[in-house]
Amino acid sequence: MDEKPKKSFPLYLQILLGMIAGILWGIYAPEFQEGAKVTVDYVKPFGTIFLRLLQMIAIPLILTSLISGIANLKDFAKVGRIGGKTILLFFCTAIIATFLGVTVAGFIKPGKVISEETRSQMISQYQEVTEKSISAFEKVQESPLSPLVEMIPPNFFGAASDNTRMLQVVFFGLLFGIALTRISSDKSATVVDFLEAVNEALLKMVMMIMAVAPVGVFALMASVLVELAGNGSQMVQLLYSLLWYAISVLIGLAIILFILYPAIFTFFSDVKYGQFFKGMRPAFLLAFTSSSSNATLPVTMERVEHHLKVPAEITGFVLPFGTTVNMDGTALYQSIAAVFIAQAFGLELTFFQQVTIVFTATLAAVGAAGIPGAGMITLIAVLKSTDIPIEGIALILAPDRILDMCRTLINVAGDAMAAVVVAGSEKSEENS
Ligand code: DAS
Repeated sequence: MDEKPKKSFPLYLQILLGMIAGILWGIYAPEFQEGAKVTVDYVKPFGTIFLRLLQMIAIPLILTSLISGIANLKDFAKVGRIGGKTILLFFCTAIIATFLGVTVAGFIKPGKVISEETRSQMISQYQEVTEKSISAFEKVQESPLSPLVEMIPPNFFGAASDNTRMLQVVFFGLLFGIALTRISSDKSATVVDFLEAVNEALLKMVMMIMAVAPVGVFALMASVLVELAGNGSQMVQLLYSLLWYAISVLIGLAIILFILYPAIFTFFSDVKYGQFFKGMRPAFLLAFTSSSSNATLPVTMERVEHHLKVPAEITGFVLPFGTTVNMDGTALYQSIAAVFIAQAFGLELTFFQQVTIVFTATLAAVGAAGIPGAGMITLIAVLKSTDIPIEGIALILAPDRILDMCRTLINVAGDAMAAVVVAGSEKSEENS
């Protein structure tokens, strides 16, 4: 009698258990002598190893997916059509996210509860980190068109060796894929077949790496919580005064995930949102624990392609592009943070300043890299554009890592949503 295939324990449940174990460890370990030190010295490295395993394959996966994906479209007009739909969807959801952020922050007014004394205490307490963030920002932001210049790699191998320059790799992959559609098909077929084989092997590697995801996620959660607890009572006091700020961001992110995206599925896709959410669970949990869209990308691609059945040529184009430029969670967070800081400094924002925040937060999110804390650096561009004191980022540093986890989940959800909606649109066009 054929043996029934053994039903393996669902991956997302394995990751969830790892996460819960990590949270419990992170809460109770500091209560034991040396608990925090043991966690940082012997647990945290396993989280770093897990992230590095995923980052190790992110760039080659992007390149092989993007180039073979575009080359397989063959039809240059189709590349333009899919690109147009993708960019339109990215822009619309980002603008809605920033407009939502300004509205939520304007309604809840989280900055009004910050006393002048608390404000100056936080600014002095986080002065060093603030200065580091501002200098990191100024290194890149030489001119308003820096993001455009930064998109083009002066050296492909230099870009491919640095996970924070993923947009430059995407730029090269886009051009190379388009170039492949313009050479003789027998020659390009050789290259595309090779890239597809490499891409398939890399997706297999994703599944091999995900076998250790519960351990990696456990170590990530445990070390993040132990390091957060390391700030002790001042963290609790700060978090209380920033409670309404954190609540505003979480409300905004929840509206995007549970209202905006389901609405887009309802009107523009025949995929049920519940089916989408179910298929993406492992990627969402990984995005939350890693705070890195880049590190999550290999899992996002595997889930969208193999579980949501999006064709490789669309997954390979939309997801790498989206991971680098489409960050709805970050866009919302930046608009709320800007309004919050203005309120904390007692500034009344004019209508024009609020409109400026909506647009600059949308553009700044494009420039944020898919790594932990990137959104806070690009927030400086938003503050500068509306004359909000940039030392105000000190006010939002305390809860930033936890909020980064949440906004990264939304960023990944937005990329996957775009791939599914664009694929559905292309499918209905081909059918008609
Ligand atoms: N952590 C970033 C990401 O990976 C988002 C952010 O910092 O805002 O998407």
